[in-house]
Amino acid sequence: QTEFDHTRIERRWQDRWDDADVFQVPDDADDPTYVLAMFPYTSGELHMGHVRNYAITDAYARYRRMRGETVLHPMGWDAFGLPAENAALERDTDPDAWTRRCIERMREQFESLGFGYDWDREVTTCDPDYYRWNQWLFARFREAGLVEREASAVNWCPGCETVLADEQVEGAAPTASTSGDGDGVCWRCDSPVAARELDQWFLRITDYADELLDDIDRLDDWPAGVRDRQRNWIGRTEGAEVPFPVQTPDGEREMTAFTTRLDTIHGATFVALAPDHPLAEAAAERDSEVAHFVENVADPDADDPQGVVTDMTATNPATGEELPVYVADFVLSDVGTGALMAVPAHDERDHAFATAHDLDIRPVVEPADGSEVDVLEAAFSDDGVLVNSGEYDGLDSAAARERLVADLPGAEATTQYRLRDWGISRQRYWGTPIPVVHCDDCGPVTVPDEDLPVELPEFVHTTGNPLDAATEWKQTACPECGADAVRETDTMDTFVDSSWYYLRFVAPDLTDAPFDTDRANDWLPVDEYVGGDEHAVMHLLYARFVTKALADLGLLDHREPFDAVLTQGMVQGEDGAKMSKSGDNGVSPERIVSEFGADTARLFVLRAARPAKDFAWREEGVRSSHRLLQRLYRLSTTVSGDVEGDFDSPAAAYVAHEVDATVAAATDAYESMRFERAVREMTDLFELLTRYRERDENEPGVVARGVAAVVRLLAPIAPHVCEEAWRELGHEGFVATADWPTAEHEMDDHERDRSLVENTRSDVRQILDVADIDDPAAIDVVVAPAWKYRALELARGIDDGDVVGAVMADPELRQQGE
Ligand code: ANZ
Ligand code: ZN
Repeated sequence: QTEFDHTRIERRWQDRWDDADVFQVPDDADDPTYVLAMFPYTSGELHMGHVRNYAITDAYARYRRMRGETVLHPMGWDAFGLPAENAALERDTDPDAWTRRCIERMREQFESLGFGYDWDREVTTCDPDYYRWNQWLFARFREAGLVEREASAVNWCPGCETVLADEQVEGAAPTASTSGDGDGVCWRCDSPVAARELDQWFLRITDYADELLDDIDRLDDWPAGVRDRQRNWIGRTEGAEVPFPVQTPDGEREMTAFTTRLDTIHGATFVALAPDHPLAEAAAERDSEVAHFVENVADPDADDPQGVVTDMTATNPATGEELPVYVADFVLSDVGTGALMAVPAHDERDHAFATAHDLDIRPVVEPADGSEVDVLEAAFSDDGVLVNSGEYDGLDSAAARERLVADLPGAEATTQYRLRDWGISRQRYWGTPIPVVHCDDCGPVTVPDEDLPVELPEFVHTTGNPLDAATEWKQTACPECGADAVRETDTMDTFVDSSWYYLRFVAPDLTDAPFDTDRANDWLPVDEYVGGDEHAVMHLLYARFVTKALADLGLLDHREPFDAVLTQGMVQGEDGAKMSKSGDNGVSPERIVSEFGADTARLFVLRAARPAKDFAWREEGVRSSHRLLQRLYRLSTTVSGDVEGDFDSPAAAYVAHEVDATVAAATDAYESMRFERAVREMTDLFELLTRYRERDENEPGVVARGVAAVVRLLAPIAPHVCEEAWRELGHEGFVATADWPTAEHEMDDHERDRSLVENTRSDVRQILDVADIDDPAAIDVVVAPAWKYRALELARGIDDGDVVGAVMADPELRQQGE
């Protein structure tokens, strides 16, 4: 038997593709199809999730190339980040050397899997030639007013006297937990970690909140779940800010409450302040009980909402009533104004607080459908019709909000967002140095373009912020006044690197700009972007923001980076649990490639499920994929390349029709990246061809045409063995650049149905035999489902009793027909 030796043939074809520049895109290409996989973090090891991700884009890119398109399918490395720094510390090396080794390994793994990348466009984010453009963009953003410096909390270890990343805090990091200090300890010295305020750099993504939100509606080819999560992340709420006069022992003050339900203002029975609201802090100075509450804030484990009453009252501007003022833990200082009017009858949190503190619950909105609700029992939080609200009674909630915001003195309609500005300061070594020099006289000065890149100094082994310990590197002259000054010692969040790398692939060696604007305008947006669901919110949102900001800087003419996005599902372990490198259910891609071959690995991950769905690894599934490829190869070695022949006999016509139908269905499946469906179509056809070929009176031309179709249809998924088979079929060039098959001998529907109905019983018997159907009842009706349905239509027209009878006997078909 002819077996192919996958190790030998895979290597050979990889070299041939490489020598022939099959995947290279010339710079003067006109608007190539841009297929992109999220570039990997340089951990040094590919896992099965990567294999799946990259098999998806590679199959799609190869498909589009065979359709005759020029396809840009580049690859690069997301190479900065804390793990390299930790690995370097553990192994007593430096992050640069470590990362370079990881890249070498991963590139080899990519190549061994036969992924067709234009390696001439490789991009590595830790190269000074790349990260200088992060610095350049920071400078442009700062000029444009998109950069802010503000105090913000970091995790502080008092033992090591250093800032820790969330990942370096064991337990809850104080900056990640919503209240209090968290219970986290330092990964090195086990000291309790505290929050500490430090000046940090922010990019003003909130300037784009509205556009980022509104444009989501136009991202039709993004997964609905991703779009929803982006909407929630931005979290726009329309509301109003209303001033309340406040009586304090120190005289009258004013406080502004933020509310989304101004229609409920007649039902406000108290006012609540966040513990760090200025009025709360003033009250704390007068009253030790308030002080105690403010300092200790709340016990996060307590069930009841906690708070303390103050010596102040607030005047409800709608009713003139005096309301007690509380300081309460459920009021967040960074939402709205940090002060709210509480309406227990219509807000759950207010209800819980009022119940615990015995405060009034007064209904002012009733359900519009007239149904009864008991607000003492639970808050009624829907919109409805106003009651107990004086002249506003009878209005619906929306109308009441509009009237009230106009009537109440000082009230203003406002919009609030959940989205916060993007903090990019990291107190770590392995990232892009933030290009700023701190001068005593000039303040923080941006490093001029001609002094970029600010390169990283040599790695410093230290517990603290490594750049802070790089004493020589730190000392410099102020670019403005020339005085002694110190460099900024924070580096950028690595999400900055990945927010624009897709632009760099367009001209990776450009030395005077981050990207070539003309070519980027021609080649982008990315047509198909594929990656992990874990990047559905932040990475994609940052990339969208950066694209919009670049458009406003005049550097791009489009405002969205990715036309279509696909988030692929997870590859789980054989036991259905998450497959992890550390866990014992991990499957090494290297082992699979050496044991079964890259084609098998790719075929398995692409046929196991549709790309968006999770699936569990099955070693048996891998074996069966391997067997399928072996059989296909064997078949290809035994057919003649001659595709001419007599297609007229019923069985031959049936097979020829199935070839055409498969080409059409598989093409359709490829268009929507449903590789598992495409494989199913091809496998069915392959089985049919095998059976047909075993018959005495088979028509070799029909088989040859079928095999040539299957080989091309499968080539994007299992490219090496298909190259080998393509050659066996007598072709000179690469299947990778061959024309996609078309349905050549296709009869039109009407012709086909007529020939079908006109077949004699013995013809039909032959067809059923080839189609591997031995149900005698099926003989009266031809079996391919599409045919059945058409046969029904046709039978109605020509009133053929036999066909109608058979169709009617089949409950499923009868239903379709009715
Ligand atoms: C009165 C009211 C009546 C409210 C009612 C709601 C329902 P969402 O809707 O989640 O966006 N709020 C205002 N500032 C707050 C703060 N700093 N911390 C916690 N809660 C705050 O939140 C908006 C609502 O949350 C606001 O509308 C306010 O309560 C409360 F029947 O005002 B509402
Ligand atoms: Zn200066």
